[in-house]
Amino acid sequence: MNVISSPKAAQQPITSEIQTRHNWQQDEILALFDMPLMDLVFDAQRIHRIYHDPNKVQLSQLISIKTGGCAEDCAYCAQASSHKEGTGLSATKLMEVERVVTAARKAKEGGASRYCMGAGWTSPKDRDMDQLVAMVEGVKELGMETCMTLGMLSDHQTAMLKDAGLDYYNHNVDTSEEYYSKIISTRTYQDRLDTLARVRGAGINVCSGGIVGMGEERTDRAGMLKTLANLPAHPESVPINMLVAVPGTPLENVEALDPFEFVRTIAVARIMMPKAEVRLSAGRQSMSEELQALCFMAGASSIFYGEQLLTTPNPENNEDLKLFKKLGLTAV
Ligand code: SAM
Ligand code: DTB
Ligand code: SF4
Repeated sequence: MNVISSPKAAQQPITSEIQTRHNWQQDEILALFDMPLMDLVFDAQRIHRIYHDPNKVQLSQLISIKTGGCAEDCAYCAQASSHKEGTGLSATKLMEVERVVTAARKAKEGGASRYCMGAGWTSPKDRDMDQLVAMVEGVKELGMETCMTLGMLSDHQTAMLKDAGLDYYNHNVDTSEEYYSKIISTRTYQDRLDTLARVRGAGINVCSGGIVGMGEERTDRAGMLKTLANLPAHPESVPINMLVAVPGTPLENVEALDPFEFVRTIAVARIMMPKAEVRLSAGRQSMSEELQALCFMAGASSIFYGEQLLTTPNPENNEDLKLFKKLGLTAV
């Protein structure tokens, strides 16, 4: 399907054609993926401009507040204890509040507007909740947006985070429902959807996306976007991660995804979820400046900023700022 790229359509205002839809069919999504790249990126960019400033990029910075020793077996992840032998990552305790807030202050001084605190957990323990609440409160006091990603949440834990003022909760569906069991055996796709519903129900903004380049097919990338776009409300943030192939994980030797397929995934996400912040997420360390520019052209409106993701490196701030200057982009 060609959304708006016929020569005639290109002359017309497109706002009337762009609705927030929740009834995407797999064949329509695959038809978007199949479009000539120039048409697809053009359509995505036109939609992008309705809801976003094309020359602004939002900066989110990550911190790993509790690393490693995770009981889940996600095949991509350095933190799963089942691959500990291979990745050599040692587990840490939950970080002290003061250290987290100090690091957030530094991130803010560096230009980040959202601070994302991630833990290598299946779910938080109730005994950790007071410390997590204090982190949210401390980071909010700095005037930053707060995000956490802690695994599955109970109703009570969700309510505590909401009361603390948490702005976003990140919980990725990661891939299609069909491919999910090839990547993770310790939980189900439905477990992910249940936590997302809980977070949405509590009034916390939803950040949910996934990973591409895990050996999945295009149908799985389309299926992942279908799940996200057909949720009762679109996630406010959609991180699209390119797999960081961590040595010692089961996916360490997976064949790299064609970069243009990554761009297509960003563009299709933008078209399907027009208002969302689509984040060019993990994997930028191995992307050229040109590829990143193409991702912005395809509708990416946000990045993870700062020299570290959770356990793996990310471009240095000055490299990103240099690229922004070359492209005339402003960080927000
Ligand atoms: N443990 C919690 C969970 O799984 O929801 C929160 C932290 S977990 C590391 C957050 C997300 O990071 C995962 O859902 C996955 O999408 C992403 N991620 C982890 N390892 C990655 C890798 N090697 N490459 C790309 N993305 C990765
Ligand atoms: C997301 O979608 N990507 C971030 C964040 N949400 C938590 C994590 C990326 C992790 C990349 C691998 C690592 O550093 O361990
Ligand atoms: Fe644990 Fe999250 Fe890593 Fe899975 S992605 S192993 S749940 S830290």
